[in-house]
Amino acid sequence: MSFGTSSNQLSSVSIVTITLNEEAAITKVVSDLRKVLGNPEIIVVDSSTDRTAEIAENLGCKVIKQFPPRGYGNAYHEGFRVATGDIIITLDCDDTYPVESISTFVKKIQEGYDVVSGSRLQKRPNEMPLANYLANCVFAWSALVICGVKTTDVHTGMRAYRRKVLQSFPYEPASMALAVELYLGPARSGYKCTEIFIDYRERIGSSKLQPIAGTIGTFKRIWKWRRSNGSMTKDS
Ligand SMILES: Nc1nc2c(ncn2[C@@H]2O[C@H](COP(=O)(O)OP(=O)(O)OP(=O)(O)O)[C@@H](O)[C@H]2O)c(=O)[nH]1
Ligand SMILES: [Mg+2]
Repeated sequence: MSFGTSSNQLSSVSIVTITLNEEAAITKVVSDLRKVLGNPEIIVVDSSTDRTAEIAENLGCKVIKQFPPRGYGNAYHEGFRVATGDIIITLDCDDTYPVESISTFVKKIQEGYDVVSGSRLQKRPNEMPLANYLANCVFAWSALVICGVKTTDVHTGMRAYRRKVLQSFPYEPASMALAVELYLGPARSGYKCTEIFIDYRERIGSSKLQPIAGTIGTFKRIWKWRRSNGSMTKDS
């Protein structure tokens, strides 16, 4: 799809979403995207055993099958490889994220940001369990203290990335904590990163969150991008 106001050629947008048995949510998420954006490129990296892939294909999405499931990070990595847009929007496919805010993300990229992160945590969302909220607050605080990166939500599933960041930044895909790395890493490496606050809704379907593995992965990524490790530059 095109956002014609771009002065710097960032005119095309790809949506990348990943699915592990999201047949209850996929129709609504894709329909909402079409209502708001028209006919964007929608990439679905699917690792489901249910009908998610079939439904997505019928809705006109480009479906990449990744089976058996290879985890959150590998799934997004595959989507990034396939997406053709200059701006890549990630969106977890559980209907928790506000697709109507995508134009704000795109405008921020067009203003010159490399990464725009949608924080769910301006205040505690009613739909987020208390334990998850507290864990997210601790992760964000740790990112500030250990990495010197100011953020309120390292684990959001809704971001916009300038394509060149995903092509050139050397992230490690194989992790549930990919979102952590894809904010702290670019921020510590001199890319222009910012956060906007977004609404967060109740999930459709069942959660695939693995709290213990996710917490360990998150702290590993925060430690990887610690201040005392020196800062990397975009060109190094
Ligand atoms: N392709 C693929 N998708 C996955 C995999 N694991 C999780 N997902 C998808 O990743 C997205 C995020 O998973 P969620 O279950 O929503 O995890 P979460 O947002 O941390 O947890 P909740 O707050 O409970 O929603 C969803 O769209 C899942 O279907 C996987 O191994 N492969
Ligand atoms: Mg979710």
